[in-house]
Amino acid sequence: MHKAGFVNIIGNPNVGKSTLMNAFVGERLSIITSKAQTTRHRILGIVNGEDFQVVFSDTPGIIKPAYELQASMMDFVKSAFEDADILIYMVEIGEKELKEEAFFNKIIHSKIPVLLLINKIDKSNQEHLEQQVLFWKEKVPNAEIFPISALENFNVKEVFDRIIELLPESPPYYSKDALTDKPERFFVNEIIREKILLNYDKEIPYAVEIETEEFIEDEDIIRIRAVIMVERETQKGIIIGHKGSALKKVGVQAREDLEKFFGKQIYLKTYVKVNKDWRTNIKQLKRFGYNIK
Ligand SMILES: Nc1nc2c(ncn2[C@@H]2O[C@H](COP(=O)(O)OP(=O)(O)O)[C@@H](O)[C@H]2O)c(=O)[nH]1
Ligand SMILES: [Mg+2]
Repeated sequence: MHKAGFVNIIGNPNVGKSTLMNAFVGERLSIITSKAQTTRHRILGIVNGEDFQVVFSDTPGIIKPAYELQASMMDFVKSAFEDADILIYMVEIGEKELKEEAFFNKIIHSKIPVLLLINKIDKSNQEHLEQQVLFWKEKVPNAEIFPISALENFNVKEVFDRIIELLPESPPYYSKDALTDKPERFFVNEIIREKILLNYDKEIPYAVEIETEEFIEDEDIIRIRAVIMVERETQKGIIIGHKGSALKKVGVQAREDLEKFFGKQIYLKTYVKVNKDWRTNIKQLKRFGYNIK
């Protein structure tokens, strides 16, 4: 008998959804920072065993969309409700409830199994945790509750074992050696975007989109050319920095991670381009892989 299914991870921004998916998959498929809206797409991470295939999907944190890009991000979240066999609703210690009532109602009325993970328990104590478990039991009575630490890999294995138990009988959905559904260029874009999130303040990271224009793989080296798109001329100056120092730092950090990810030497060339108002431009968003209706 073979089991397979979709396990979709949803929750507020910054609770640790991407950290958890990476812990399950054992690879850094989803980028992680302490900033909200680090995850923009729906990213699949696939875990294969001899008689099972779990297809995790990491989603952007739930927010009230303020512009087209965010609206598309919330569509990825909506779609995560539609194809799930098991829903993971992640909260963090001390969090009260989901800001978006519509999503919260979907969770408590869900027909499929819901695992409610209380994350970051490494930051808590026994008494507080017990209180939190009681709070969530009452809020989401249909859920099974697991306190975890995605960062320290505590109780993650127990959650995974429960997922395997709950998984429906089914042939695999993807090739059994697949790790994700996204192409290599997607991960290049994401790794560079993570370095932008880490190195610049305020609005800058949210105004940036990356496009890998060239990805040429040779025997022992991958040559990559990527463009960093910003919305304004002033942002371009900030990204590049004094005599190019800021951009250079991003390049060095990204190259290190790319070499780890692809297991090969990387030659990375980046440049910055102004693409006016891409975040609200539907045509541009479609080009970057966001589903816009
Ligand atoms: N202390 C602690 N921090 C965590 C844990 N899981 C994630 N984080 C941190 O929380 C922040 C947001 O994590 P991320 O996975 O990007 O959250 P997402 O926005 O829900 O995908 C990052 O700084 C993580 O390192 C955890 O179990 N314990
Ligand atoms: Mg995330």
